[in-house]
Amino acid sequence: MAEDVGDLNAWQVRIPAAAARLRDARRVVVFTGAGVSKESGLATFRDTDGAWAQFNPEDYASPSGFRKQPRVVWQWYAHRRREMAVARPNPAHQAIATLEALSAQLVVITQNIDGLHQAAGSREVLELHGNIERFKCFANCRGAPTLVPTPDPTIEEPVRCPYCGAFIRPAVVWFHEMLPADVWERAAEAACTCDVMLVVGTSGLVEPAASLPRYAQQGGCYVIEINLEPTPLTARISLYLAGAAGEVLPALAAAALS
Ligand code: BV8
Repeated sequence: MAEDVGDLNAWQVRIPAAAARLRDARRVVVFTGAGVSKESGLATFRDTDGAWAQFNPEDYASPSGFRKQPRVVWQWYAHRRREMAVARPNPAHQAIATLEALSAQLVVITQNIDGLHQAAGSREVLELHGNIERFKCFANCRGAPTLVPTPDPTIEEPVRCPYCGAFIRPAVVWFHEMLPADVWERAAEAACTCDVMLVVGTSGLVEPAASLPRYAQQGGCYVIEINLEPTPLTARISLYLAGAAGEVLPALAAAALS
């Protein structure tokens, strides 16, 4: 249970405790969702101005949604690719990258597909749901996955596979699709064995990713959540820092590395 959740906005007074945990840790996991990229100008999914506030995600981020309306789904991803292409890492991504200077082994596990952790300099990043710049044949005609050249993001009509003629699609994990087994195994192992997990900018609603903080907590890990508002995870974590990732993380990294 989070220590005195008390005044949800007093994240500053909790920084020393969080920083001390990071300094003493041998293995650190930083688990992120769309909220970590919000200050890079990228929409989240469930915030009122988020991508999914307007429609049902399973109509877009799913194989059945793509089969039903390939052009609409293709254009949604083309739109997001154009936005991600101009997005830059924000102070949250940058602070997470500086945490690699800690003596601990550190891995970033992200649900995001925007590549901003890598762009900020994080070297070990597990992309649970893939990356928007990788494309594959929808039929996986040459085995799963059949990767194909990435089309220009200005193309508004679904592109066909050069091998079999089926549509190609972003090589991201849609609803009702399995996460890449190797990535998931490494993420679950890291979550079960870490000493400190930072959970940053996720609503904790999408499984199985949302189970990672629970695995950490069950493994005796000190779980610190950084979010603008409480989530279903908050009751389970050790310390809740209520604030914007782009403000909290630079302060936390500075305190942990001082
Ligand atoms: C699967 C695609 C097996 C790429 C995405 C139990 C176990 C297993 C599966 C399920 C289960 N229960 C239900 C399921 C099915 C389903 C699921 O979880 N459904 C939910 C909706 C109930 N899961 C699946 O289908 C998964 N696959 O289970 O495989 C299987 C196989 C076959 C048949 C059955 C099972 C696959 C899930 C992956 C879906 N693909 N993305 C893309 O287009 O991006 S999910 C997508 O949504 C993201 O990748 C991400 O994971 C999720 C969005 O979540 P968040 O990142 O948390 O974003 P959100 O907007 O929700 O929240 C933002 C947060 O940030 C908020 O809390 C906000 O307060 C905060 N915030 C905002 N600004 C800031 C901030 N915080 C700090 N600072 C700020 N500035």
